[in-house]
Amino acid sequence: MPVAELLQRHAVPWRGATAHPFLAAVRDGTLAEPAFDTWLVQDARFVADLLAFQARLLARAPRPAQAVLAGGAVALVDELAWFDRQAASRGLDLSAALLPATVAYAGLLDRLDGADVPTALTALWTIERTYLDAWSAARPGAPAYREFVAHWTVPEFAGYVAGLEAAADAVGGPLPDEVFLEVVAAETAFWDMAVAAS
Ligand code: MP5
Repeated sequence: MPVAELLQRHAVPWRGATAHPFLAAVRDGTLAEPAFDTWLVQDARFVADLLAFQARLLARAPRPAQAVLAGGAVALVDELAWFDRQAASRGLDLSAALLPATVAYAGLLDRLDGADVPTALTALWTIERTYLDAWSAARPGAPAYREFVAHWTVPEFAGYVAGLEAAADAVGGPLPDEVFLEVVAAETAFWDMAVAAS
């Protein structure tokens, strides 16, 4: 069963993570700056955790999945530098305290280290597909946030997400519905956290 089937099986929670009020407010420009800045700082920290998770997954993935995971890991290193630049230009402190949703998401990534490779790969695809669909729904974005919308909607990023999907489909295994729903819930909680900060 292809992993994309999960999006249909769980359409309501999927919409919750990808059509969130945070993204609607990014699109129409009504998002309060403190909410956006909170998201940015917490997301930079999440991406650092994601790189560690992805590097460990790369180490245990079968050969056909390694190229897309390795390419993604390099992109994450570049993305962390991009977050550093964004934070500096907005005067944000990336060492600020982690908020509960970020801590909980890091805990989920830790638990995924103990999941089998097909499950962990499907979780990683879910993480990235959420951002592709969520930011795509915010296109083109209010001028203040347009650069961020562009970051997760460029063709290269869509290609990466498609590559993860192909790798997850190739390793096979039963669809990990529970893990999919856990990732989707963590993504929704992440947007909620930012909105609550405004
Ligand atoms: C991603 C992200 C996408 N940056 N933050 C969350 C909470 N979920 C998914 O990952 P990437 O590596 O930034 O494309």
